[in-house]
Amino acid sequence: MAARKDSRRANAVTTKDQHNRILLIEDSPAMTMLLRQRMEEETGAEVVCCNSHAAARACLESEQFTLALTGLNLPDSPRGEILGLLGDFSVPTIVFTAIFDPEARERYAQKKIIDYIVKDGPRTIETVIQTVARILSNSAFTILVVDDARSARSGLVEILTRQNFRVLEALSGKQALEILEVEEKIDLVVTDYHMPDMDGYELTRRIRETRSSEEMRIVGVSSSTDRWLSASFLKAGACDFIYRPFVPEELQCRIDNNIETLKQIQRLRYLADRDYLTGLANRRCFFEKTRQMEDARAPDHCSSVAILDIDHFKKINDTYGHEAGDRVLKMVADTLAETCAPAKHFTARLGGEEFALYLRNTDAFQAHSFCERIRQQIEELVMEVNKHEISVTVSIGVVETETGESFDNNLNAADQLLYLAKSNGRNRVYSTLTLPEAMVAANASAVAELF
Ligand code: GH3
Ligand code: MG
Repeated sequence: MAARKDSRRANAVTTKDQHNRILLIEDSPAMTMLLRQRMEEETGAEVVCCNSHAAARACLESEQFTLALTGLNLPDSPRGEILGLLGDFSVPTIVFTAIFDPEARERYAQKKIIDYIVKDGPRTIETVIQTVARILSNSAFTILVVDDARSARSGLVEILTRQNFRVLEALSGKQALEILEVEEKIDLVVTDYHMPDMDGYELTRRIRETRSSEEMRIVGVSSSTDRWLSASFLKAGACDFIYRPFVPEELQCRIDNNIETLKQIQRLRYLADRDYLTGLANRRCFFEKTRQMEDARAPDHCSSVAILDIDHFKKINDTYGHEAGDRVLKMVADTLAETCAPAKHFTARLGGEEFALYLRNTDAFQAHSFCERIRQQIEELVMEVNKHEISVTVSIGVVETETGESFDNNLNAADQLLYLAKSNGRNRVYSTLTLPEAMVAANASAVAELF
């Protein structure tokens, strides 16, 4: 276990999401237990259970819920009256029904429920859990609805809001582009075709000039009878197209598929950028992101870059085993992530026991003292392995980035300072501020060649 020498310990991290509360209305105790356990485990939401219409009313009167999952036949409401009660309290509802129920589908079509699931086999529980998880995760996605016709627009907004998405509205293509300029995070645009100032086709083309389908999905909608329209939209860069009139279920399925694609892309990108062992950014991601940050840096803003290497790390592996070495790497990585987070500095594992830091808005003096703080924090860490206490030290080379110099050269200069820190005894920070000291300690002419 890792702890500081002064015995302060990190607070336990709780994964339970306190914001999402699900009302589960089901009269079978076995089903209630199973669903509750699975939903809590897989969504992190708090699940409140009740087995009747009366009990549900009592819960709704005293608490707020993100969504409800309900059966239709309860002992005190045999014909789906529970949906009226949930409607009165405006709780988005998923129906879990024993038989395919045309009435449930009709209510769905009237947008009174979010989704319905028919209990038709062993995969039903999985479907319920996936549906609940999907609805909860929808709140992280923003959809922009673009339509000049008020009733068509509000119909779309209502369906999407019920699905727990964050929804924005634009009354024209021009307004949509204005919103996209200022709103950083729009994941999907649903756009009508016929609009007075700019049609949906042109809007799609304009959006695609700056945003790829990996970043943003576009779904076209039209009541046109022109069958070529969908092909034109798709060629302009839309990901999907729906002819009106459509049933809400079809729109929902198409939106869900597009959001699912975005989630998969985000997940793949996350994994591609991550160092598997420590969870920090990996080498490729560090170079990609820092180059972007350097390109975007205003000339009057400074930045610094540091390279950090664990001292005598091989000895840890040799003495305590490779697994202990891995835990030390994680401990160092956690300290770097924690210390860098408040100032939004960027840290990565370059490979082995070598880490890099990109320090935003930080000059040479600030960078030196920041790295010195990190050095001390790591020196104070203690990890217990088989009743042995392991401590490590690190050496750091840090430079303020020189404008006009390539980022690789700046990083190379930090690396040379790290090399000097190692050869002058380790467990120290070397920067241009300590250069004279380094030059005295090392061979001065060899050092001079490095800069
Ligand atoms: P110095 O103070 O000069 O940096 O010496 P050092 O022992 O830290 O450096 P050296 O390059 O000699 O050894 C680094 C070791 O790190 C060798 C390698 O087996 C080990 N290593 C590299 N990646 C991992 C890893 O993911 N996990 C573990 N446990 N060890 C690793
Ligand atoms: Mg080392």
